[in-house]
Amino acid sequence: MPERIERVPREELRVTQNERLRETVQYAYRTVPFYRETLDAAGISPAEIETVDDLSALPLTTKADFREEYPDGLFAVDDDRIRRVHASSGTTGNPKIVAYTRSDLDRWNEVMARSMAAAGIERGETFQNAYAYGLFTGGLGFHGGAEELGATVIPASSGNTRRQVELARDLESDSLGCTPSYAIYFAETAAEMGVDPRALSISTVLFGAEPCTEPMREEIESRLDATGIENYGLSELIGPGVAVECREAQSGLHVWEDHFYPEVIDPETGEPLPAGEEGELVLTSLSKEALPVLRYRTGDLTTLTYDECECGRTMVRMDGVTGRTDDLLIVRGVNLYPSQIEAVVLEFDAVAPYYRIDLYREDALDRFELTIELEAGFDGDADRLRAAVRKRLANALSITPDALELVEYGTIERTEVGKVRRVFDHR
Ligand code: DLL
Repeated sequence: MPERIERVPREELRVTQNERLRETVQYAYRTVPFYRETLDAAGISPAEIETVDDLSALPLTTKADFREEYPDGLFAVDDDRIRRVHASSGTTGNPKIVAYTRSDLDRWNEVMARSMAAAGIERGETFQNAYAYGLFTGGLGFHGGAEELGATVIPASSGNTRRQVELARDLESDSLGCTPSYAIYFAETAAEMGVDPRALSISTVLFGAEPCTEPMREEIESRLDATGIENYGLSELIGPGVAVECREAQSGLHVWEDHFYPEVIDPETGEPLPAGEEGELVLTSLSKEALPVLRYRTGDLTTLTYDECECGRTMVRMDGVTGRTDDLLIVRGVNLYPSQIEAVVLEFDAVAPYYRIDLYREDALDRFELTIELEAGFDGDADRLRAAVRKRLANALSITPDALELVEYGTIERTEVGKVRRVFDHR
């Protein structure tokens, strides 16, 4: 049974959100010079923000703001109140450093425990945590949540995969936390070791931190004979623990809106979009002490659904994030997200869940090369498969690669630590 707060009538939730929003805006204005300056520049007084309906008057906060305020310009408390920092690396520029007070850490444990419970994890179960421990928020975020929930944590961290398989087998792990790409790699390594991954006791995979298409989720579920539950979050807001799928419905991720208020905006105009329309997710923290964030542009594309969920939770659901505004590839004038390619390619049984996209510029023209891996023991007709993949890509995405290479199983480099990288834009 979900906690009461997860099931409160929406009007009641709204009262809590409004109260917390007023406090957060006043607090950020008072304690963070950056917010004081941006609100002043926009001619807005914190007192004007009375309810979440007034939010759109506030300026948006961006990744660039985090980078410019590196390392601690956005912190709202004195150093002696900070108990921990994490960082999110990103591909360019300064990392984003994020901070937590004791009460932020407690709240993080609470939302993570709530997420894990929604995923169906129970007290007393063994949770193998293969998210990286360290500056990345995944490892310690799940660790704290599992302890708070009363599960036994195996703090395996990422990498060392053969060892992980032995641990899962010998300690009979009930659930595994890791990125979707690592879940596949874990299953593959088990099989190589002669351990049947489906016979392991893992019944839930808490995946997240990377996009995961439906065919990729099916791969994870079938390779491990487990239920895959998607987790979403980002360091700037807290880490994992912002939203999670419920095990009951597995239909969208419930956003813990009593702590993180979501909006969806048109990424081009910045205007808020009505529920049900896809756009960029913007989040406002409602209870953070060390690092309050107002209207943060996540760069993640999603849709919000306020319909009732069959699990009884009243908190809004977001769709799984399959694209980021900065992942958009423009190839010969066609807009393309890597996940769209993944969704098409993985529909073919003969294709393993490994691929890479290389983009070049040749004589002022884009060149798009796609490399996909064949399933182990493939003995079909490669030319026919290649033609079929090309045809499906052309139909679904109006683009075909200039070169489509099919490579033997095991050729594409595996990612054992960190987030997988599949796009190499050499332009
Ligand atoms: O990835 C937090 C996390 C850890 C979430 C473990 C879930 C599980 P960052 O390293 O700051 O934090 O990266 C945040 O990763 O803005 C998304 O673009 C992406 N991301 C996170 N979860 C998902 C997901 C963690 N379920 C960035 N689907 C976010 C797609 C995701 N993308």
